[in-house]
Amino acid sequence: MKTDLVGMSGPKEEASKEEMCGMESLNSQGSLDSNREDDRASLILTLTLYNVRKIELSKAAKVFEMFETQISHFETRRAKKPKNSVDDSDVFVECEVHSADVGVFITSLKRLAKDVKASREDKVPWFPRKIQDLDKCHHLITKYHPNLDHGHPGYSDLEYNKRRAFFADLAFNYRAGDPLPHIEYTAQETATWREVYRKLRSLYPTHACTQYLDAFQELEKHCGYREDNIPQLQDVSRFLKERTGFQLRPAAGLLSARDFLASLAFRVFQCTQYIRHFSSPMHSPEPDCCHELLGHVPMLADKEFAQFSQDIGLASLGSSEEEIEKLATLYWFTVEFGLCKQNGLIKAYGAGLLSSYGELKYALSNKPEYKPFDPEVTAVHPYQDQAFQPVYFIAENLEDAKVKLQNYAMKIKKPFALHYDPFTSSIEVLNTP
Ligand code: HBI
Ligand code: FE
Repeated sequence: MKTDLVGMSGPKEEASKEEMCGMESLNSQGSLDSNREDDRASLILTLTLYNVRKIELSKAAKVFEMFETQISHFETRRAKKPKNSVDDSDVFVECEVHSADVGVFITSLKRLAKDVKASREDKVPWFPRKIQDLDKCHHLITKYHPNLDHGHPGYSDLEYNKRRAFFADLAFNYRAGDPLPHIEYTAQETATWREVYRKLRSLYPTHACTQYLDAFQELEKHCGYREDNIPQLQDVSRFLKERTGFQLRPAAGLLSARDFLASLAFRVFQCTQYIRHFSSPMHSPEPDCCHELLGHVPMLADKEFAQFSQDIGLASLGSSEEEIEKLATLYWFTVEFGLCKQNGLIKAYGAGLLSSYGELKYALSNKPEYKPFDPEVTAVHPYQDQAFQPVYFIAENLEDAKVKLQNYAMKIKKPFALHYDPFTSSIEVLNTP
């Protein structure tokens, strides 16, 4: 999914707290998480704001407030550049912000300023070094959030939005090591699940790869995968841990690519726990438990696929924005929409396909274009998050995809080397800059 932080662009004069920062780090009461370690980064920012007499300065100030910045210097001047209008202003700020927030903070400012320069942009972005650091990796992309996106099937359903706030709270309050929340799903939620499960299951034998089918069978046997039951994350996480060492943690919605990929480095999969709106069982604009449990989970039980996922995650740590974008695109065409060869046939292994009845059929229909998986090509190929993909990439097999990705990752330039220690679930950084 192309990352697009909403909230800052609307024409409204009054923006809510949630809108001001696209819900990054917000819980459903709308307050910022205060449970962070005080690991802070110093920044020197230059912003050019439009039309400062109006609302822009106070909007910018709100962003600084929401991210709990400590400002040591704040200065405004009329913008110098001739192309700017008389009401535009340059703002110089020296401040401190939570290290894990630097990227999202700057993105949020970019939504309201013409030009944002940050002195720290060239440096290595913050990244988690131990599994507990993932408690800080929950920045949401709210483009498809039910109470912000007019096109969302649950947009005007107050009850649904209340339920979503409950799930969001569970995820924001979760800390590494906590037991995964047990959910009593409602009859309506289970009915939605049943409809999705029944339809998709009928396609799997002919459309899914063998790795998927093997794991799916086990999940039906051991983890409560049934038409009339939404599996509990606790059971599924235990199953994955035994298979590949992967574990789940609850996520409140669509996370930023950087945060989402970082967790994969630790073999942690950020998993949404809510279900799509009942009015639209066959489609969800955002990830939900149908997508995670039916799309992602079975594949994460496969050894090669688990390594592939972790390798994308490791490659993302400390990478530049451009590189994250490429890795997210690679992830998109593989983990989400990947196809592979199997006994002379093409089968699906991507979660976006295995959780979408319509697209799973379409992807294997010979209508779309097919290209061989090649990380250099795939990483820069434009993709679609609003319609079926116009092109799918076919891997020779999962092991081949893994090796190709490892070679790609080795070429990413970083001023340090990383080593993952599975005994402590932590990252060792060699030649720290
Ligand atoms: N967040 N919760 C969640 N689930 C995903 O599957 C997901 C995500 N954020 C980003 C993402 N997937 C990818 O499409 C890439 O942007 C990494
Ligand atoms: Fe997904």
